Amino acid sequence: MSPHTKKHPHLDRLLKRAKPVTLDHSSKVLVLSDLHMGNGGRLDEFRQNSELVKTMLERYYLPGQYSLVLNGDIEELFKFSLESIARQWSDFYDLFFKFGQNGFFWKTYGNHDAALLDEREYRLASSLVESVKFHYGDETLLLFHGHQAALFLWQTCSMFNRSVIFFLRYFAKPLGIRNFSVAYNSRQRFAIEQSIYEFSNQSKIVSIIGHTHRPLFESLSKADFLNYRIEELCRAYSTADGEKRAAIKLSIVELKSELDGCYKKGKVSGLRSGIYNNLTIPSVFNSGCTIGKRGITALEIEGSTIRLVYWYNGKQNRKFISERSNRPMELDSTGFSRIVLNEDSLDYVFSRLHLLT
Ligand SMILES: [Mn+2]
Repeated sequence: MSPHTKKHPHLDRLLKRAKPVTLDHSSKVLVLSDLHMGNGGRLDEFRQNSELVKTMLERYYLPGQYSLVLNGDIEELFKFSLESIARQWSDFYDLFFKFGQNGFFWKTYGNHDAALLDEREYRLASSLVESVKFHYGDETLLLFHGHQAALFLWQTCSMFNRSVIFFLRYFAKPLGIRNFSVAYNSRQRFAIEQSIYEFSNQSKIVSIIGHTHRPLFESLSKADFLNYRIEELCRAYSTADGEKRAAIKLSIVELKSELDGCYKKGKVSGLRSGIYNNLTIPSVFNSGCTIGKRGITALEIEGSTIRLVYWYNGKQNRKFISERSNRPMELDSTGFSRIVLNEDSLDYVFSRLHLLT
């Protein structure tokens, strides 16, 4: 099939209908997804990072003049009633709304919170949309949860939605089944990423998604990025002088052990696709999720820069190694730290997108 054939009519529709927002060189936006807020009990996956999320929103992003996009699966309605979630986390609803004063606050719905559309008394209803598109000069970044790409799965899901929700709420919960918010195996996850990748390249836009819980930066997973970084360092090694060489060698050893870890966890699958001659187009970003055991990932846009960041509790964690050898920064003396995992200029991202597609 020619790369120009429109293969994703539902994603084209989503792009057309998306809520438009214009960014300029002073815009600051935080994108978070997959909070999976519950009722505060043992099976609430948001609970363990709630203090971290609250602190970083209240003390870093809100005073830092950031706008906010919550990119789907914020409430875990498969397991809990909206009333129980709203009762437990009402402080967060107030906090989210405050970001409107910095510019805007939008909330897209995902598969776990699509039922919000039927709720009459949902407090954040005025911010709820299916997708948002950022106009950045002549370029477009489309923000949506990502489950829409699994059209077949999604239709099946909608058909049985009521019984699935019934099962999860009344059986999975008392039985103590945890962690079914990551309902995809790596092959299905890859299929979702792949179709959003194709759609983005055809439309020459950048997509920002959540849903798979796997952070992506410029269409690269952590393992892909480590591979590239190691290649770069090997190249630099050959022309470096003695002292520099020792440092490069040490970095390579550290990055290789990080990469081994990725392979052991079975995280490896890339978006390099045959139709684009195996060059990676930087058209898909994924904010990851906020229910990680050690911390949370998020995307930031600050003027012409896009970043993947990681927030974690510095008191509980091993020393964190960033692939970019950036240093973590502690937020006041809260014990919570932020580290930039990756960053690039949006102008570079779009130049590459246009040159390679
Ligand atoms: Mn989801």
